[in-house]
Amino acid sequence: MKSILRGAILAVALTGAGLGSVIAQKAPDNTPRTSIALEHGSHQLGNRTDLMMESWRNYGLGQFIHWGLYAIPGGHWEGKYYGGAAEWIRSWKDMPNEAYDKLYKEFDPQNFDPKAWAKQAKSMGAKYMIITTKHHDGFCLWPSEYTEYDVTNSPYGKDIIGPLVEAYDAEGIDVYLYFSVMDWNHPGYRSKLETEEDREAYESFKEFTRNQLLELLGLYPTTKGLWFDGTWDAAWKEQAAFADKLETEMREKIPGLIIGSRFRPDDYGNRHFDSNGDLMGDYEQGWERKLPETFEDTKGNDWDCVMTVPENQWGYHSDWRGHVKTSFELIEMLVKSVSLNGNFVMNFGPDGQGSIRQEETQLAAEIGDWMNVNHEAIYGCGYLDWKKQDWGYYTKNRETGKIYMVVFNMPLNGALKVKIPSKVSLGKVSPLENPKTNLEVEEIHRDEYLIHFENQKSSNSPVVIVIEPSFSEKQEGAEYQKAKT
Ligand code: JFZ
Repeated sequence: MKSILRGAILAVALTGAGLGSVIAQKAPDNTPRTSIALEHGSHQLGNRTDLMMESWRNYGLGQFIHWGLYAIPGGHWEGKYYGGAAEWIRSWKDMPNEAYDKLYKEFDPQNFDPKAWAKQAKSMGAKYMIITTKHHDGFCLWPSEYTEYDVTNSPYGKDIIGPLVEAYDAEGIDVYLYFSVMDWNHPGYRSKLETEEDREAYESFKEFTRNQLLELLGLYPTTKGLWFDGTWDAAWKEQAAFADKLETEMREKIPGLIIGSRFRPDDYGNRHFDSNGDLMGDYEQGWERKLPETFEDTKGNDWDCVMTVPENQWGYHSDWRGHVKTSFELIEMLVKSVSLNGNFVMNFGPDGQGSIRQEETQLAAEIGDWMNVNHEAIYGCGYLDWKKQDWGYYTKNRETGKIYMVVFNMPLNGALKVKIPSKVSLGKVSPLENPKTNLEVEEIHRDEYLIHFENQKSSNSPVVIVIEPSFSEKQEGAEYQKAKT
């Protein structure tokens, strides 16, 4: 028995994969799986139910801001165009590291206006904001005691994060701090630990990381959570015990703090989901520039989707090529996220002077106009287990139980065909824009209705219909049914 087990472990080791990762990949969420004893796996099964997490769940819409030294070259170096994500330009062979590492001497964003940013986010309808305190390049937008590579040594010379936190707090928008563990500037950083020297250097880096994180939480105590990144390297994947302890320390510093699944690895180096397939952290952080298709894809976990406006640019790139999204597309992604119990976070990449680009300003205004009328279908809303149909998405308010149909494909004559589950009667049906109006509902087949929506103004703005259903048994033989009000 023992030798069979040893043989199995050996076979796993020979394929180059750790035991944990093999089992995690083979354990689909709801099938029985072998439970592996983990010291640093998931600490909780199921979603958090405390008030802070409930607020997070009810945000619906958020704003991401990627801002740092990369905004200065903006995707170009010496006249050459960089096709990758602008915030990665330092890793481009055509840009010498030394050139990048001197950019902080030019960081002097004279147009930076935190109050204006916060006002814009507010009028777009964002309920939370995530700001890059430090991206992979290692440059800190706050005055850090633990490095010289920060704003205080730039010509700008002052804190960026503090005024931002203050401005967003004042608008009632919760602030989350993005922090890249990977740091291209710190001398102790390693992607792999191969030698004793690597291990020693990495110890200093770990201490530095811990210091910076506790520093941030101390400086900005209204922070609601941390959004981690740059945790995929082999060296970090060995740090289960360190990361677990640090996560506990951070949670002690700000009770209720929200941390996603992109921070710590488990004992076997698995990330996001531990070797038993359980989520590590408060929400799933893997929906990056993509959305789940079905509720099953989310495994019932809390999650957020972070989305770029162009294809893959987070930091400012002066030349957006390829597909650039419309507000219609972004609103559809927002509604789809909410309909699957997630939050949608739209990214902004201000330029080197601190100006928000025209495209983002236009999109924020268009989304804001829509949210102004329709936010009731977003805030506090989530998944409803009714079959999705081609017209759009259902969302449901978690408190009131009101159901919203967000219609992206409204028929030209306004006769919207809707199928609802048996045993549900459509109660009052009205346009969100005009709640006093009752829409005419015509039953055309069993469980199938036409909602007659007459006021269709244009076909390019998603329309919301509110349903207050009753869940009583339907009368047998009722073939034709008017709205019951
Ligand atoms: C990371 C960064 O490298 C990028 O610059 C940006 O900050 C983004 C928000 O995060 O990029 C990733 C990280 C994870 C995945 C893809 C891109 N992922 O899990 O698919």
